[in-house]
Amino acid sequence: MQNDAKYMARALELAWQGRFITTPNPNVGCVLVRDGKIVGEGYHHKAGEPHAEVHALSMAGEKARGATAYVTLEPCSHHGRTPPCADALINAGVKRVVAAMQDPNPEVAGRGLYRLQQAGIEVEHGVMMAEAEAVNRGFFKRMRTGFPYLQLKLAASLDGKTAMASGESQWITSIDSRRDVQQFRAQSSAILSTSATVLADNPALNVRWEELDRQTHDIYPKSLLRQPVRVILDSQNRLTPDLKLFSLPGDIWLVRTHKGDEDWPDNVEQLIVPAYQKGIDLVVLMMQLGRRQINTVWTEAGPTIAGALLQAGVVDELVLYLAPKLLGDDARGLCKLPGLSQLAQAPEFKIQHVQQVGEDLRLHLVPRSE
Ligand code: AOF
Ligand code: ZN
Repeated sequence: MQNDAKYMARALELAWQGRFITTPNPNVGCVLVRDGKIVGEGYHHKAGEPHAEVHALSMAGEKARGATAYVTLEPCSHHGRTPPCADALINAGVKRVVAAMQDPNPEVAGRGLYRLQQAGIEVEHGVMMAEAEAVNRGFFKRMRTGFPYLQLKLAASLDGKTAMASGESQWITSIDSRRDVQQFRAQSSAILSTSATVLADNPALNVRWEELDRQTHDIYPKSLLRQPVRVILDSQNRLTPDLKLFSLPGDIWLVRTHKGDEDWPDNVEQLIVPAYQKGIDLVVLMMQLGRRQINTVWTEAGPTIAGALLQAGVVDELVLYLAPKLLGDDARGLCKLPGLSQLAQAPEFKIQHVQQVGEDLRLHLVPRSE
């Protein structure tokens, strides 16, 4: 109908507001409209808490009767941590439901829409589907494939270098880019790094609420701060409990091929994954992360793991910060790709989005798949 896209756009705007906390659940927004007026709206805040539809219905009260519900994801039909939203919409007397897309969760997968239809509700789906996909890239990928959506963050000079030959590397990009990275960390289910990076830089790899921007603070109060799980590859058991990382709040999964006998604090778990070549089997690791309900992985590490992730085929997106400086031919490169000898074998990407961040550029690229 005429205004479907307008109300769905509002529902999507609401859905995005949940992006810092809903993991492992998806971001979902809902708008209830009666006689051309929004009578209720809401979004899913957190796993275990009410779904978007329930917030919108409780705001609308009696006004939900005869209304149209716009939902960015098919209403659920199952009893999870919360009861089915399809039933809540039926009981409230909603007349029409417009969903942006079906829920790929096998527990739902069309059954929510079917149940609504069976109850005599007019049902449509497919309105602003591409936009709805973008709100939940990680959740959808995990539901469809079992794997999380992996973003690989890279930072380089104009000539694609990341460090001087000496290894000196911190602060190639500007402070604006480093703050920008905080937004991405905060939206991820997990942050992936390696023992090489931890030993070289002793980083915190956490979310620092103060460094998030103002608009984020409005929808993400400090009291709700969530630390993504830090997943650290440590195939040689080189890390020790005294490093800064381990003293900060938040879970850490140390990925190893065999257990070490160090005395780790309670927030640290050793995750045993088979070896592959000289390191960890990254495909098996990703499967395990998927099983542990990790929707999105944000990777911050060096050129060796960047190359290994690309060669394992588990990278969904590169997020590349380019600083307007030159480091020269002796400096170190972005990505180690052993065995690459012909141009025809070079991994290729498609640029999806480019944005200036302070003095730097941020590029989003996806692997070309032919
Ligand atoms: C909706 N509206 O706002 C969300 C939905 O454990 P639960 O009860 O929270 O259920 C989680 C599942 O419900 C999740 O995997 C996804 O399929 C769906 N999420 N559904 O109708 C919402 N967040
Ligand atoms: Zn639901």
